[in-house]
Amino acid sequence: MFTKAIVRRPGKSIIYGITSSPELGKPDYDLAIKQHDAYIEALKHRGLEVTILEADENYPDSCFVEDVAVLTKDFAVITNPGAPTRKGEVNGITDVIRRFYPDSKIEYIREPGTLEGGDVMMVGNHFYVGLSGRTNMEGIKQFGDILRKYGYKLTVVTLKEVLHLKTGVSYLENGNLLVAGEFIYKDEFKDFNRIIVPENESYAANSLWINDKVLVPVGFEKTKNAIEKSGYEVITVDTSEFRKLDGGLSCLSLRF
Ligand code: CIR
Repeated sequence: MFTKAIVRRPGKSIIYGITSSPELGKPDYDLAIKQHDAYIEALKHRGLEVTILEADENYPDSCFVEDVAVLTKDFAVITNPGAPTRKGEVNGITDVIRRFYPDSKIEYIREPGTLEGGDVMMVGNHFYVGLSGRTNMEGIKQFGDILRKYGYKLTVVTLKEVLHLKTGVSYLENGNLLVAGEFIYKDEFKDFNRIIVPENESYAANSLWINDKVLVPVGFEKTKNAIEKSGYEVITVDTSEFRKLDGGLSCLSLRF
């Protein structure tokens, strides 16, 4: 169960964020703020104490706070994003993480290693990590060394089509894994109970388990129904403005 979350407010500079889908248009700042408000409310409603960080206009993608840290019950990792325009985001998170973890439990990914939290999926004390355009082998090696120190396990998953591992797969606890596209038949996931996301709803593969309920983006009925059929209550949250920058529900918070 999670008790806390950290989010960062979107800035006006969000219109300059990285995107692989320019055809979706630029995010509308006012709407992004409204959607972010509703996202925070959903987290609070799930019982989380939410730390809300101010927008950082220097970093257009900084509301996707998941990418700059990995938080567990035993330790925290400050990452080194692979996207050059996002590297500086870690400076704004380290002091915040220090409020919650002693220095001895804060680890770092360092150059030439890169790792983004969107590539890290936690299944108990076993981490699945995407080898992606953002997370390199050196970053995974450093992360693996950290995990070993704390008795955690690591499985590397190679990505071909999507930005981050969790763009296409989300662990919903209790052995249930929401999977889309290239991950549906991955050997690494064969022992999970797979809930398959239809191709035309692949964005909804980034859904978010929070304390026994699942947040699902608005507008993906088949995925919502499939999750409900697996026994979960679903809460829908509109993330249309973040989708324009390849961001989804998990990207918008750190949960711990
Ligand atoms: C980026 O390309 O870095 C941002 N526009 C989107 C980051 C999404 N984060 C995530 O999936 N964890």
